[in-house]
Amino acid sequence: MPLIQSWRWYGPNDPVSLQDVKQAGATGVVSALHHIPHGAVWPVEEIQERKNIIEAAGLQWVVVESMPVHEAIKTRSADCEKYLENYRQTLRNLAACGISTVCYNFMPVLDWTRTNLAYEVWSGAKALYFNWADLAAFDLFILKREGAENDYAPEVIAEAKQRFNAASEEELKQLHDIILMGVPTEESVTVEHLLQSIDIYKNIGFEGLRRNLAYFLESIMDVCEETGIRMTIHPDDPPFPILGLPRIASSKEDLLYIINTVDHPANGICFCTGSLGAGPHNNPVDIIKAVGHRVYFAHLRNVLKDKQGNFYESDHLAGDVDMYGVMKELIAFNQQREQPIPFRPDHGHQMLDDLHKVTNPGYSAIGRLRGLAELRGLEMGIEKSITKDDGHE
Ligand code: DNO
Repeated sequence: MPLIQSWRWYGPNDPVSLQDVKQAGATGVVSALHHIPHGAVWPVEEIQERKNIIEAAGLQWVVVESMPVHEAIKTRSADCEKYLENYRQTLRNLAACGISTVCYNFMPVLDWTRTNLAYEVWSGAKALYFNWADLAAFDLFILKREGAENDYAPEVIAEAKQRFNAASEEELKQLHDIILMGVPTEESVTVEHLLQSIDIYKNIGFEGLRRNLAYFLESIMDVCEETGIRMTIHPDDPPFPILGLPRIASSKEDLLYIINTVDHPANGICFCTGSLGAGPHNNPVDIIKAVGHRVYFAHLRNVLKDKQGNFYESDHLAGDVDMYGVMKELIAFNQQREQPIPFRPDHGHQMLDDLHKVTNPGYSAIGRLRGLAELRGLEMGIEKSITKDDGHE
């Protein structure tokens, strides 16, 4: 049984059409109702409508990514119970439409963070990039977070100063927008909002955020059990604290802690090789060996780090992540499953014709098409060599 080769589709407004998805060779679609504000219940009719669109194209909606967890739940503030009830209801509604895998994250305020969305690699293609000095420039001189200077090495601060002083107004605005940008079509946060949130999370801290995640999971496990829904937490991206915010899904230890604290089969993981691979402390092959029994969804992409810990998103099979090693483990876990594990090529370079188009950062068609082609070839090669059905001993 092969993995389900999938593709993230942002919905009818995505510049990449479902026909493109089919031509890329995917059969599964990963989608979400991004137009519904965070925390509101997703109505059955709207879920069904999205499902019908996907199925009318001959594809299958295999994962909801993401069903955002409202900040009130992450911070366990006054409205937490109301939003938990909404989340539970959305899970029931999704199940009523036959959807059984949900991806979410528990990163405070911001989803994934990069400092440059158009970093040119040697071929002229553009990649997403994270640079510490740029982050520090934002943190120290745009956000002006109290105590930020204690979080960076002196060399990084010196470089950040230099970059800030040399940058034009427009470049600074771009850096500001990129860091605060959320998922396309969902709202971005403002500097004021971010500063307030940083204060709130300062009081919650690492342990508090872990407790809040456990509380969230405990509050929905009965619905998961009743409906057959499996939750998959997306690792922190990047997998280390930034801007003074705590991070609790950044390493093997974190992921093991999460699945063991709420020890239920529905408490699963979205195994994102690129997010985990950006951490010098992480070896994705080692991590999947430890948590693979709870992996129900995978994001496959690669990263290349430098000595300072800056990284860019490299070609899917070339980078710090041993993609062959990860794929081998993923296939082995998949062989023990009744339901195949979906994976998607996570991000791709903006390349070829897409360089002349407006695309969602990381989600242009051609780079992902290339990624999927390489990954499915890798999968087939490994599958065939394991099952020895190629006629050779
Ligand atoms: C970025 C994505 C993330 C992911 C969420 C899941 O490209 O991998 O935005 O969808 O973190 O909740």
